[in-house]
Amino acid sequence: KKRFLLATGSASCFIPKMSESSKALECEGAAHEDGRGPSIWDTFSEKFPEKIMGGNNGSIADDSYNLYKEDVNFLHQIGFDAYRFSISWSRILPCGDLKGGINQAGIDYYNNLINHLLSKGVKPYVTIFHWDLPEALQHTYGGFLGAEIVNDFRDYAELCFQKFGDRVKHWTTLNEPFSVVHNGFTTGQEAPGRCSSFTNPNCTGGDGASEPYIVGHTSSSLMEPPSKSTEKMLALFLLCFGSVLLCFFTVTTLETGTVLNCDCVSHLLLCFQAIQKGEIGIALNTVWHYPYSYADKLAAARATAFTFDYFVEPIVYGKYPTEMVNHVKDGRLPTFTPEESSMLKGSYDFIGINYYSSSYVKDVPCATENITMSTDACVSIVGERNGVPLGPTAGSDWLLIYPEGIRDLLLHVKFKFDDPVLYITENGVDEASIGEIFLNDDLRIDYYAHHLKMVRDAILMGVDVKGYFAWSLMDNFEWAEGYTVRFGLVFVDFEDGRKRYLKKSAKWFRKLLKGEYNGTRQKVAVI
Ligand code: GBH
Repeated sequence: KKRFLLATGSASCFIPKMSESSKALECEGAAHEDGRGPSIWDTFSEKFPEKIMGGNNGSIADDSYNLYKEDVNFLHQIGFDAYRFSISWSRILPCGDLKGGINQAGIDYYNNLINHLLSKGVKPYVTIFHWDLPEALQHTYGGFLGAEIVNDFRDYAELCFQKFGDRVKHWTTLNEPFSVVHNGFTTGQEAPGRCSSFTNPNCTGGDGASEPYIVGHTSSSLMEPPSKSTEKMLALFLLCFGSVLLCFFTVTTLETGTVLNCDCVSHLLLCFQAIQKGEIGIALNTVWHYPYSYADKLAAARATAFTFDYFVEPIVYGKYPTEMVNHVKDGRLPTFTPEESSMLKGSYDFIGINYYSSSYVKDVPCATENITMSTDACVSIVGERNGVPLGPTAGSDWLLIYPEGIRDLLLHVKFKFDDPVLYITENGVDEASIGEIFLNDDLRIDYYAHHLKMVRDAILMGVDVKGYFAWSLMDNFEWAEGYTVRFGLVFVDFEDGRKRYLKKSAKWFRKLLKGEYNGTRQKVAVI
């Protein structure tokens, strides 16, 4: 196996692609510049300013739309060799679909960013969808609640491959479908803010009980199965929230370069992938769940089934986790047809893992009324045992620091899901914004050192981790937390022209990547 213990003298850096992440809404800003259409996050922050700390929005964010060259220079300066960012769907398709036209200024922006990255030796890892759905699609058919999303998403993805795939070889379809299902459609804390009125009196729509499962499944229009005679048959997986394969494609005699036989509705997409030879996957998140006591072991497994396995099991084994099937028996959990199931199986080149935090899980009796997706697992998630927290809390209340969790999650994926190729697509920690420039982020250095060590341990135990992306290059618009917390290695002064400053952690990474800690192995515990 291609592995990344790159031996350098006495020690080795185990990170093949030390990299940084960001995504459109959180960084790009320029929400209204150059023909970009509104996304559901623009309308959400207008409609529910009270749901975003500080009543803020991402309309300027880091202003990376204008300042991207500075960002790339930071990446280069620190020594990262890859950058994960997302494309803003409504920047290139302002109405979400092809009928509404392509915004050339948006295409130009991503071309410039990609070209600039490549000129500095930084590989682009592009996420097609990181939550900022075009408002037009939410408005017209309910976004991920509508079957139409399948075609629109396919057209959008196809456009991305067509415009950027000659240079972008690493694609992620969706970022954290679970976050959308949970925060967007169960608790309503994030866009589009749908939930059940009994959990949140301010909900303006939704039920928190059936909708989340529909969003998780989003049905597909099935295409003709590929012919048996094709030499190589690849199932392409534009996964709509991890559930549904949008399109089959067949590629004949690819190697000899003769016929590309792409015979489903939007076959071009598949042809692009086949020709461009990229890799594609999905980024999934969960906290890692530890049983509160021995009696809670099954509950902990169930909690993971409802957050994470929910999206992995369909693409690895073509079905939903047994725990979900057993606990959602009233018809709300959709099923896969045999065709969907066989298309889904194996429809990924890699699985991306976003890990931040861990929790304890207690088994609790299942709710009999006020059912939502959150009650279906019949668990209670807690951060402490006998008054002792699992780990220190970071800037966000939800982030308990527990490095072993990343190792345990990686081992879970390896052993339960057929040893897939993995990337850590996000891992990082935040501090509360204290209103002044704060660069001495020792907490972050400690966090990275310990988590990287755990990733190394997982690799030594045989987990196939191909790359690691720290979250995040820069402080940015942190969704419902607005600008009140900071995840960056680079400080951004939101009060003063979005000026950027390297934090201590960025300098630590620079040294790490240069191999300067080789002699102090025990101290930083990563190399
Ligand atoms: C990632 O999600 C996102 O992919 C990324 O965009 C984001 O910037 C990063 O985390 C840091 O937050 O308030 O208790 O309901 C990680 C999963 C989902 C964790 C939403 C925080 C809100 C918790 N996140 N969740 S709570």
